[in-house]
Amino acid sequence: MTASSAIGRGLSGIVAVVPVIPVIVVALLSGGCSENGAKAPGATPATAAPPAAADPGAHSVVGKAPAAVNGIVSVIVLEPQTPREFQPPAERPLMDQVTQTFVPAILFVRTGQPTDFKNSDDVLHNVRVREDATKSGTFNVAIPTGQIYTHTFERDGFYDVGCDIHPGMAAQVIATSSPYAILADAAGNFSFENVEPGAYRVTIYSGLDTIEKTIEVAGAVTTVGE
Ligand SMILES: [Cu+2]
Repeated sequence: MTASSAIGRGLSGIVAVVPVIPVIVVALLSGGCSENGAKAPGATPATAAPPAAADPGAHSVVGKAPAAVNGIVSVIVLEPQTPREFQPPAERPLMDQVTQTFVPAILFVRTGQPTDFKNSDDVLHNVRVREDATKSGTFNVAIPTGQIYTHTFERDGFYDVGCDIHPGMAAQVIATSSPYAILADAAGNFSFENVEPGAYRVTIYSGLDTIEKTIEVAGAVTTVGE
């Protein structure tokens, strides 16, 4: 079934303190060429209020994951216990290369849907992608200035992204079959909006630890216990 269990522990090396944005593509701070990636200032609190009264039938899922360690935030994925088809993402996810930096540093994509890799620099880059769980190469292509390479990730998981020409460039792709995949904030807070009702497995990836829980989404707000 879905390959949550195949998602590896791929966050090492990515320094990210980021706002939680409940959409598929989370555009974040850039994946810097330096070790000391800048932290995003003013991360939006993830404890967002439930949807406004205009949408009384909406369901949100909130909770608290482990806090960031060394700037590495938790990743949370909700997967329906009963297999379900989801609409493809409204926009094709894009990982750009700008000033020798992958942007965003962490990109969520939907398994089975195309993802674009672009070179907006005036120098040649290559994009080398490796599946974290298996350490197997996914692809390695040179992308000339202004060009786009499109890849469809066929398996859920964490993927490490690098450029051999510029070894300081590093980023990560997180592919999920479920549309419910987000980053926690630095304190570990997270919030999903507009979750369809039903039973879900919650997987929290925190550094090398994986925490699994099950929840039943029914009311306006479902809280994932610590
Ligand atoms: Cu490069």
